[in-house]
Amino acid sequence: MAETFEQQPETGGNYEPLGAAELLDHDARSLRLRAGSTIVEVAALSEDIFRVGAFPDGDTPGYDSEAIAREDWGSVETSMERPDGEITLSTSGATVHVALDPLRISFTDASSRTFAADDELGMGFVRRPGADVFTQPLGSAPRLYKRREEGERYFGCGERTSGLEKTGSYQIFWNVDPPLGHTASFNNLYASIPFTLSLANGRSYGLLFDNPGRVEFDLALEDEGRAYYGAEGGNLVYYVFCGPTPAEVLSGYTELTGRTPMPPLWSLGNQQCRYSYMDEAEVREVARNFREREIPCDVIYLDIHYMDGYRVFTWNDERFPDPEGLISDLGEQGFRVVTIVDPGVKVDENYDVYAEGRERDLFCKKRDGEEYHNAVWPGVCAFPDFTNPETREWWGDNHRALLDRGVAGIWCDMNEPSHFIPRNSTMPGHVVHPGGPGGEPRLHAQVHNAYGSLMARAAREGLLKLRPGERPFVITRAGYAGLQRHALQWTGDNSSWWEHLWMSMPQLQNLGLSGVAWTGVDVGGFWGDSNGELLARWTEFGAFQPFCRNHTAIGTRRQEPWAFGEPYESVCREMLKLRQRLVPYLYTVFEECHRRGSPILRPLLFEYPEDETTYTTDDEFLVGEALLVAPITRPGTEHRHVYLPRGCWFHYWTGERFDGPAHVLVHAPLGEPPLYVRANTAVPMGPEMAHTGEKATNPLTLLLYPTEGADESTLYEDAGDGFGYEEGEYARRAVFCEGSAESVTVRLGEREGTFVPGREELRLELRGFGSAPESVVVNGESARSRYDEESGTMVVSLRETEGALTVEVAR
Ligand code: MIG
Repeated sequence: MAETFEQQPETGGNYEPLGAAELLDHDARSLRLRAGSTIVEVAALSEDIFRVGAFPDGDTPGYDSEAIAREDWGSVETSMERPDGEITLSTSGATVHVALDPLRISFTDASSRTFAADDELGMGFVRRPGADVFTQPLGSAPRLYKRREEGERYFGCGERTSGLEKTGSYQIFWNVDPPLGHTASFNNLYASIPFTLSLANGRSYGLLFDNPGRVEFDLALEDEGRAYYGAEGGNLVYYVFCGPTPAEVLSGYTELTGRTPMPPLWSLGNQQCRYSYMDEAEVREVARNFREREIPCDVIYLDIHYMDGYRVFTWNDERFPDPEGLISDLGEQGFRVVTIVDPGVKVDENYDVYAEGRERDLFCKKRDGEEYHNAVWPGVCAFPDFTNPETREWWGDNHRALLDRGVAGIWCDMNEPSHFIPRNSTMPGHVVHPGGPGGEPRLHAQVHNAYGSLMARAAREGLLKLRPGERPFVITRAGYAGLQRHALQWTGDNSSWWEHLWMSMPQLQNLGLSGVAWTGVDVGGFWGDSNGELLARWTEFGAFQPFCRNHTAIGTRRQEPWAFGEPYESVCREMLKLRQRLVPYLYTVFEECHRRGSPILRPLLFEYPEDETTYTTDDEFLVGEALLVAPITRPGTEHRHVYLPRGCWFHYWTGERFDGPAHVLVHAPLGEPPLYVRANTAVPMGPEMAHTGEKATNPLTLLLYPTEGADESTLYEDAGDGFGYEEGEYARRAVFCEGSAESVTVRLGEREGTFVPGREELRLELRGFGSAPESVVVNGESARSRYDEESGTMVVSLRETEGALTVEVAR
């Protein structure tokens, strides 16, 4: 038996690029060709999404994959032409060119840009003659070589810590619980998203190389004129997203792999965790502190010690004798409780979860048919075969033991899967996923990277079934392309180091560029002791994460926002209050993400792809399009450089105006992280609250910095939970703001949708006035306003109404 599984695909060796091809047949959207014994299909799924599949040795074409959310693509208008030696298939957005001898594929668009063009090595397979299930279980290895276009630069690749740009790097896609923790590198961590977004001359395209086994990319490292995409086994399947804007690429990518679901509103609030809050008394104490100290918090976590001997879906009677009582008391104070769930199921005949899984044959196997075991927290464990739909349903149903007690959400950990023997290892490649009835057994090596996604999917589907009216809240550590449709991703075990605070920024931006928009790192750092200044600075950053949770490891110093006394506690309090006030803005950005796949925490290049300076602004980012954040990530440092892209930006704390593009040196004492607001773009904010559901968002304030020029932004609201918004129960308003030296006009469009926000007052907070306005007119009638001389802020109070509102201010 091949115990040591091949970890590196051979380079060169038996690589055989596909040779001459002939057209076998075609339909309205696809071409089917044969090159030697390989079948190649090229299809236009939509106007700007193309799929290419190569199936060696008579393999039946198939695209079934955990990455893919959408199978039915409706019709797409195409035209096919056969110029010399080539077949082209065009949509209104792009053309795929298939050269026949040798078979080479490339793309062009209306601007006659060429992209994703095969290199002379083309695509093909590393042949492994005589492959058999014991020595070469994966058969031939697929490879794809694309030319690097003039000026092409690569981005994406999932949760990489090192930086935004991937040009000249080697990327490994293989989920691990990293034995040495996080380092600033392009190395693989817990999740794998084999996707690149390329930019050349300000125009982008995306490429998803869909293979859940071990994948490697060489992005113009070995040869600066070429990119390589390869896997250890399986067919060759890839998708091209034509763009040309990054927003269009991400929209197409998430149309294929799934969008981030609408979150329950409470999950945008601040969250608190520790490995572990050991018992009921400790949890109550933490909750009491948040409320007494007036630090906003919505969620408290129970890490592995709430379980009975780490048996999943059980409770420890000594530490948590009355989970229902605890959770309901916390609920009265506005807290929700989220519990951790690991995939390892303790091998124990007297434990019903194990006994049932074994009885129903739902675990992974060894090749001899016995259950596969390894050690994790509970001791020796079996591991659910999540590729089996029956396993997923069973697993999902098991969450009843938690939800029945009032648990609000599920935190999936260790799902690479992580194993203890040897330490921080994962399931060996030759373990068998039987797949269940009708399913095809597969080796772990073939599906490894999908394991985490499949576990998260089981949790989400279980929650949806158990609480059909509520939006599931699921967190995952591991996953594969498309994981965003099941869960949010937190980035695992960072350390309480300044370097890791810095790394959080590229890490989350890289995820955002890879379709995973709902993300967060452990605020304060996980391993090791944090300290006051680090926690305060980390919270200054964390308050802007899509998922804001403070978490630390067992045996470390306390790390709650008050743990290091003053001035740090106050800094954390004020930042978390600001976070809480920003929830209406964040929610609006989440909805945009849900609808279009745009990252929430986004790199500058997402909005300003024509500006190459943004390609390397790793340590600053946008939240939506209105806020630019540039955290301080060194101790004792109060100044830093910030790049402001084109447009006009206002420093949030001082009101100072900057006209981009500009490099500025900003002063950022503790408590005032560099934060800029884009001119004429509304930032909806609520009142201060202890937690998200404390009271109505009354007033809802639209913060605006009007300047010359005009811009449009949005306010989106709905019930904050449930699925009524899918039936039109939402409220959306366009906010149009136009300024000149003499006047400012703010037009709120009619409220669209049937949701009626429960409040009386809509407030405009217009900043940056040098003197009191001469007059204020609302819908043609003169209105009152308040003007604060010191801050140059003017406040206009409006009654919430369905109709449009026009506010005209004469300066
Ligand atoms: O081996 O459940 O990343 O957040 O606190 C450690 C205990 C297992 C790893 C997670 C971390 C969690 C911890 N878990």
